[in-house]
Amino acid sequence: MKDTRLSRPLLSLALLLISTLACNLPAIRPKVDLETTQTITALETIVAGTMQVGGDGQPDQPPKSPPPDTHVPTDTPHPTILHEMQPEEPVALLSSLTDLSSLPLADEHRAIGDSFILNLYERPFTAGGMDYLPHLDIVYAELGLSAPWIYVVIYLEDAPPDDAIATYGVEIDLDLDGCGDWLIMAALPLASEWTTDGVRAQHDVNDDVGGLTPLRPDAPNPALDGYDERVFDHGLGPDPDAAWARRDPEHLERIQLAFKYELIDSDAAFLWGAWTDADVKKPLWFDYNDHFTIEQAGDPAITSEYYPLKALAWIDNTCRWAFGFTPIGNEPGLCGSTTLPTPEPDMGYLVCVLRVCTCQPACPPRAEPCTPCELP
Ligand SMILES: [Ca+2]
Ligand SMILES: [Ca+2]
Ligand SMILES: [Ca+2]
Ligand SMILES: [Ca+2]
Repeated sequence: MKDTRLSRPLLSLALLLISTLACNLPAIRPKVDLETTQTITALETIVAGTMQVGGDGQPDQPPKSPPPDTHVPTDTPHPTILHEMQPEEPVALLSSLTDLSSLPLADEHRAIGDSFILNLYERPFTAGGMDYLPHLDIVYAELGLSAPWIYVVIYLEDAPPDDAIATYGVEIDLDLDGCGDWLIMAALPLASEWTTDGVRAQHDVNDDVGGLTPLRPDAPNPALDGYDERVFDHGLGPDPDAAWARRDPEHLERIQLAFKYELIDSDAAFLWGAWTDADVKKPLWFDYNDHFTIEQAGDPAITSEYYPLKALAWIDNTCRWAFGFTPIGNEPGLCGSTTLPTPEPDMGYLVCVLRVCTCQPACPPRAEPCTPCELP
């Protein structure tokens, strides 16, 4: 047992080094298998199920949009775009992932499952007041290919209000190195018809998203430029039909995106995750945990010394899941991946819900890194 405990930090360090080097090395691709669907572990479901809704279960009505600032997109006039083709009904959504809902803890103005150090955010709240924003809270997302389109559907806890200002989108890591390569985001308002208005596709040309250590915090470095190339902007770009978005006409709490498969070079296997972002909206600052320190960003965990949320609020994202291959489990940012070895029979991981901590046999994916403990 002693040897295994000692090996954990060494293994974590090794994985960190591999992850760091990975941005500059050719990716090793697992075997291709298009049948990829993911469901978060049963333990996380149990943990989520144990959460209780406080008070009357109805959060106070927060503002629908962040305070006016320079980040809010403006309606700049642009030329009429002539389209040749547009997406249809999203189909073949074979890759899917789940994300925590913050609704059960909304009345307590706090969240669990947020991990600044993993670039995994659960922050659908206002800064300071921690008022819950259900239209920014991702609970599920799915992605699929129906050539020529890649479709993405983001399920929210509630439909965006008509006056909300928010963006919704997908981040794609083509070479499975943890550094995102594409960020495709769509801004409200979105009608129930497909539009390219408000849709942007951004590419990281010089491969510096994530800085020295992808997904993990690095010291802020002004030389990094994140997603530095805007390939598609409101219908402007080499292909005016490259990226679209709409609200699901049947389900207003679902945002649908569609973009040309060839936009991402028809890559056969990649990792993807979903985003909502209603305030920061700075692709040049990705990963956000490289741009902000946790002191600046704040923390939605009420027990954290950095609570409440500050500069990094009005935001949610998901872990990543595979398209086009079966993940082996150690892909960076993967849902359910763990940086810890399987515990010994009498060892488990500390899981805390509503400030009550118990020793469980497994570390919930959204709780990583978990503290080892002795099972009762
Ligand atoms: Ca969420
Ligand atoms: Ca990458
Ligand atoms: Ca980083
Ligand atoms: Ca860059």
